Amino acid sequence: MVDLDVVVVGAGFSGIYAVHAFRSAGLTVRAFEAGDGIGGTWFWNSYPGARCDVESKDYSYSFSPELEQEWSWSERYPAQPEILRYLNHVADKFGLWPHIQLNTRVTGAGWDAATASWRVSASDGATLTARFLVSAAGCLSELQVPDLPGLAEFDGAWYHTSRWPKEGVDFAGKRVGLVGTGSSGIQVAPEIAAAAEHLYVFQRTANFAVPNRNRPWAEAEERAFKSGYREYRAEARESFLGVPITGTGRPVLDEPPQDVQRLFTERWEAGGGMPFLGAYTDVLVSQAANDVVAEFMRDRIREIVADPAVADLLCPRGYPVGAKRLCQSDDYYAMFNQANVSLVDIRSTPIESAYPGGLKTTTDSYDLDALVFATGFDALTGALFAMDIRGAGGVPLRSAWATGAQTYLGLATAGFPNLFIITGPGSPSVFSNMVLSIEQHVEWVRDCIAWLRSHGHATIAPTAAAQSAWMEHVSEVAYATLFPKADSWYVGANIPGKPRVFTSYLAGCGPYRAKCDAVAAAGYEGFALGGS
Ligand code: NA7
Repeated sequence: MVDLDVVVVGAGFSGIYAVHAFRSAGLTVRAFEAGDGIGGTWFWNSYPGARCDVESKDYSYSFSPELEQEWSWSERYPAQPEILRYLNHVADKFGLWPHIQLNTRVTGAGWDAATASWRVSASDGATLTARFLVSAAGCLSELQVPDLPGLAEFDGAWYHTSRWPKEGVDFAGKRVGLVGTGSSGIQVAPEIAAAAEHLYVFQRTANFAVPNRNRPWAEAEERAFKSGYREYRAEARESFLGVPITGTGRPVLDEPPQDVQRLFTERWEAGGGMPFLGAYTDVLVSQAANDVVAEFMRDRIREIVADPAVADLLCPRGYPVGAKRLCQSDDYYAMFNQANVSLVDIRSTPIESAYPGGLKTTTDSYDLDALVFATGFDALTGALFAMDIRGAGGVPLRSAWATGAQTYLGLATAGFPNLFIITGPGSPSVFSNMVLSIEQHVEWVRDCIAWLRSHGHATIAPTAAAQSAWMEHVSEVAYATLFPKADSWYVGANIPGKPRVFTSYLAGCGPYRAKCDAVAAAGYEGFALGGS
């Protein structure tokens, strides 16, 4: 006798919707969530300045027209506390709380062929069995802190942006060191600089950041937009990124330079990253085209930052714009004009160690009262490996993916029957509007489970052949672009020893959805079905 139909790991956007969708389909479900609240990414990343880089109207569930109409976003880009309030509202509205167990981490999951079920162990000591295991553990949840000699001896407090104290941190009168200048570092820096006596930004790689032009969402604008929400969502689902954006449909290299400057200037003034990278067809496939955008952005940095030496150090070079996640901020570059902010180049003079009073680079010492690490995550695979999943024959997922993640459609992996991964490697995932991608995956899994039941099948797993053909296709699409060229978390380059592979699917959300639907319509082509 199996305890549950489905165990869901995590209660962020994915887990919350999975609980709702599976329950609505008549399945018994329990979600385990390590945090003491729901929200996933938006629960953990509560550092000051945390904000989504996708607009509120897009970064929200589309499954309920009623929810869509009743919830009102206050700003163009939603800040972390507002997203968290939204997710709690969703859990209240759809009665999900009884099916979510907080403060509980899944510590192990093993496939038992004899009972065709997963035996799941949790940090509260409980074990239970479920027909299906659905990972909604997130792409960016396993944080990484650099292995810095002397950190344990540092006298001050140190923080990672992804484990920010809920009571907040008072930096008044403090000398603060910030390590990391990705999206998190760029968002938190101006907030720290506004409070601290001095902020030292330790930069290893300069990043491109475009303005948000964030603003309140006026009531009249919201009303007008919402009258066409359904049509907008339909367009979003079929779009490339899960967000409809307007490009010229032409290559930048064929355009008169003054037209290019005019369009980029318009988009810079309008704010947002996607309209920028999507303005022309060749920006993410041709280095020469990419250089045009990169130079436009470097010119803006040189305009904003008063000290030419600091501006020069902030100008990203050596990788294509967009190949590391394009950051968004209205005030990061201007912050360097403040007298209490210094930029430290740790590319040429790396940090060697921490000492009780601060950080030492190869050439200088910096006395600090607090340290903030915005050093990112073991992305895409980190959270899956952390829970020790063992498939058929007891094979650990970590071993099966030793040379890089292997999935079929990003949804499932050979040798791990009845395991589904929401927005995992092999799917558009982090290259899309995550909320719509999550909905598509959850609904596909829900329909798959219903189909298996109605057709008398107990198990499903991809065939090795279908999986390797899919990963080859993923790779072929990716390596025709500039994305794999940067040392980014997209390729695992930020984690020492991690195999360097690009596993996200870049052919676009619309075509990907069509492919998943076609596989289902063909009786789950590429999957082996078993048992009864
Ligand atoms: P990211 O984008 O991975 O950025 C991490 C930053 O930390 C980046 O600037 C790194 O430099 C730097 N880093 C990482 N390890 C070190 C060490 N050991 N020493 C110095 N500097 C280091 O993480 P975020 O949290 O900002 O953003 C993650 C995603 O969340 C983001 O892309 C959005 O999708 C939302 P590097 O570039 O590796 O030289």
